[in-house]
Amino acid sequence: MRSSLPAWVAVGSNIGGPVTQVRQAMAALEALPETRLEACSSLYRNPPMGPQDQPDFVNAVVRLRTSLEPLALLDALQAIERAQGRVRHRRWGERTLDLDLVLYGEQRIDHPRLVVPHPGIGERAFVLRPLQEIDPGLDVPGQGVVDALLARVDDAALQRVN
Ligand code: A4P
Ligand code: MG
Repeated sequence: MRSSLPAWVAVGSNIGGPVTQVRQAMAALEALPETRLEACSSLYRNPPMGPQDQPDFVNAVVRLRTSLEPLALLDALQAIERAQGRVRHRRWGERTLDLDLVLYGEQRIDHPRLVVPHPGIGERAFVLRPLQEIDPGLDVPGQGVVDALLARVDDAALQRVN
């Protein structure tokens, strides 16, 4: 592999069999070119952020090691979303699969198609808790260490899926 960096991807689903969708996405991430799947968090069921008239989400975070450049990785994530029947309904609404590139090495990226670290990370227990499970001491550029960020949000509604 060319020089590679760690990248963290948040996985979310709330329709179409969310647990199966998340596991299938993990398998698809493992199959990406120039990429290894290094770690997967547990799956966590939790209530929707945003419109409340939609099913609970299942969320997880994975750590990849990849030599794909950030935008190439985003393209690959969006191809996986489409392959799993992603249809865009409404902002913060229901989806079969959402893959967000939350962190890419220690890079800060501000591009029309890609903002890294993902802007929502600091407020989202459904990202911070699974991230803490796999990388508790990780520094989120510009925001702080994952452990400390998680301590500031309410994660009581997250239920680990067996
Ligand atoms: N984009 C920019 N930065 C990134 C990034 N770091 N990773 C752009 C991925 N994409 C990024 O995304 C819209 C555009 O964002 C992409 O084309 C890409 O170029 P989208 O996934 O089509 O839009 P969206 O997901 O509907 O909107 P948004 O605002 O990104 O929603 P979020 O933040 O993804 O939130 N509740 C729970 N409990 N769990 C969830 O996972 N998810 C959402 C969606 C709402 N409520 C939730 C959850
Ligand atoms: Mg998204």
